[in-house]
Amino acid sequence: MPLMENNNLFNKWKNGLARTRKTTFGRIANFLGTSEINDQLWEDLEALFIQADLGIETTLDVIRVLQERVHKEGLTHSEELAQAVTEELRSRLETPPALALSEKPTVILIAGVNGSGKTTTMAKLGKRFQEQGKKVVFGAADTYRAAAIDQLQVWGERLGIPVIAGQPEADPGAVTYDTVKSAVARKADVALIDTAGRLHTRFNLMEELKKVHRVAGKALQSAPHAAWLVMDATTGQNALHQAQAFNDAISLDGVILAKLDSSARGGMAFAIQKELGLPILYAGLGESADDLEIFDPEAFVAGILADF
Ligand SMILES: Nc1nc2c(ncn2[C@@H]2O[C@H](COP(=O)(O)OP(=O)(O)O)[C@@H](O)[C@H]2O)c(=O)[nH]1
Ligand SMILES: [Mg+2]
Repeated sequence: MPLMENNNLFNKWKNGLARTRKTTFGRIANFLGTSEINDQLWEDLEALFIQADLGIETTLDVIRVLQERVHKEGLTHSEELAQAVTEELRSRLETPPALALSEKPTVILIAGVNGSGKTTTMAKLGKRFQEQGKKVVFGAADTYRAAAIDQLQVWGERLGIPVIAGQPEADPGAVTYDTVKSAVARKADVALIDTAGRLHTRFNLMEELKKVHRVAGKALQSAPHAAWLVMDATTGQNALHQAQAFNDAISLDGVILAKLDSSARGGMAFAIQKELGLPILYAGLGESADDLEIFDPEAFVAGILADF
């Protein structure tokens, strides 16, 4: 990739992570630059990681590894810790597996709670796949809110992607079935299915998602080929419990971390990997259809610590 394009991409990550950096991680530089490695420093680091939404478990683990390293390598000045912090954080993020889209159509369920960014992320993914020369179909299986169907239809028109939708309150399973059948008939490469995420009727929601999952398999034996969870990066640690419930219901293949640009809680990326054991596939860095990037651990860590 030409350097200029790389720089643009890096700047996009850096800008997208500005809130997370300014609120928490960026402050590491202040106290690492000035003090000895002592108990106070460890306490400050621990407090900062917790505030940064790494979660207690991940925080204690990171601190333990850093302390071991200081001991083993005989580091005495906190400046020497900066490199170790960068490396330790980087090592905790997985590079997402390359997406094959080898089935035709590859059927992907997009799940997540209301407002997390599912429909917007579908549009971003649709655009990205189209740009790779793929034929995309959208399924509007979030049938509880008429506005949700309209929103997907608006994106579909804008991007030239057909939207398979039923009436409001239609059975999400039926819409899923029609979407998969239609994707097969149209010889589409990818079918992206938007699903409902009402939190207040959580049990029903999970049962319904399981049904959507099963019905996709009735329409096409190998489907769905993936289930991705869109997580709102502004909700921090709370979102992890919700994610676990989705994972229990439909066995997720990965997470898309939306709204990183409006979040100060980007540190939750570390907790997602440790506590859910799921790769982060993409990051949402803005509201437009172009604001989705393949998750890049190097760019992410560089972006949260850019002031180092
Ligand atoms: N800043 C920002 N806003 C986003 C991003 N993704 C989604 N949104 C906004 O979040 C709100 C909810 O998104 P929507 O796709 O409707 O969520 P859904 O209910 O899960 O389908 C909308 O106002 C989106 O524009 C993102 O990556 N960055
Ligand atoms: Mg929606």
